[in-house]
Amino acid sequence: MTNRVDTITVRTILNSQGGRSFEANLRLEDGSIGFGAAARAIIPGRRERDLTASEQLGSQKDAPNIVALRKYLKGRSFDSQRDFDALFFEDGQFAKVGADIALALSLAYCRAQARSCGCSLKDQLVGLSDLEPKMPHPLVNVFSGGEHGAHISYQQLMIIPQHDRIHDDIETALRVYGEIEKMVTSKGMVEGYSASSGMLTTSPNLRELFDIMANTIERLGLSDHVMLGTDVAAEHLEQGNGTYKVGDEIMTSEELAAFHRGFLDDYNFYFYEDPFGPDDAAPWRALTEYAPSSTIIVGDDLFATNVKNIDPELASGILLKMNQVGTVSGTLDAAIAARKAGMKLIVSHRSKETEDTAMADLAVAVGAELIKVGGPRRGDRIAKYNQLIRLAEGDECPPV
Ligand code: 2PG
Ligand code: MG
Repeated sequence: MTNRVDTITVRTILNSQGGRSFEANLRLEDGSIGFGAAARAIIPGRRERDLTASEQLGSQKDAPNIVALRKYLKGRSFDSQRDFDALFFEDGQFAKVGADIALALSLAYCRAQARSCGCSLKDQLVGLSDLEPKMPHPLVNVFSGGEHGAHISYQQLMIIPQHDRIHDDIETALRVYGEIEKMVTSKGMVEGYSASSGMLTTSPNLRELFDIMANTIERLGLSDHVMLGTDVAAEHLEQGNGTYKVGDEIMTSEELAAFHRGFLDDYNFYFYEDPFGPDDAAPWRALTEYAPSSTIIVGDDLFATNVKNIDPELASGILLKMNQVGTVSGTLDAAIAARKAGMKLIVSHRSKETEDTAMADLAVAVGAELIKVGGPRRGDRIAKYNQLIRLAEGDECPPV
């Protein structure tokens, strides 16, 4: 990679919640252009890379740091994606753009390099990670709660179709979601849809909703093909002193662990995310040991896509969210280290998405077992499903 950078542009765009997100364009001297946009969270986890600097730059297209960066980059070449990404986290003046702008630029550079080499983003990412690519199965959000909704404490209750082809996974997802939607709507239980396209219901009862999901899967004769998943997002349930608020109950870690074990015993879970806060190591370890081999205990806020946090004794899977760590190489480093440690990989959207579908390319490139995209009732989530369909069919670019 010796192609020199010509120019960059950074702007704010609207995200799926009508707030601001960052988008960047980067042009190389050979004319190849790449773009990238950074998704965000409604409430970021506390281990995520600092976003403040991006926030402070706000919508100023010509903020001093961006102008300085543009000047610095003009005519400069980099040996690798890693060298480019290192720019943002050095101690010098360019360290100050924050994770969101860094990621938008990192993705823009990656796409521009791909275009320059005549390859797709997915293939560029395969080359950078050297992992075995494959199509993931989707984690499809059905019910939302926690910070994303109301009434139930867990953030997401999901279904996971597991057929041989992504097309069949998506068909099954639409069928199961549609059946559940019809049923809960007819009972007057639906109050709306969450940021990640999960239904917001009147029920405060997790078990009632898991039962609805499990019973619908069984009624449709899909028990051999569809499992359950959930994101507890326990960091957002913490009350201090090692306690958690679930529904109206304040639980200790031990009580919460027993609560989780009850669900693991009674339902067919493939995916169980963030059951405890990131600093509550002992119960993480115990639940990972307890879970059957068919269930992945997954760290999201626990690992924050950062290689420094990865510990396979705490969890058997890692959620990969590019903006948690702020660069393409940081994300790939986490994927490579987790894979080396024998962990499962799950690439995830954020609650405030953009139309950038790079996460689908990433999931295929690193051979993630699963991709968490949200439900099928919002365009920003549908865009990712559509990119998976394109990738499965070998057409790797969205129509422009
Ligand atoms: C999560 C994500 C997406 P957020 O917790 O896994 O579902 O939510 O982007 O709000 O962190
Ligand atoms: Mg999560």
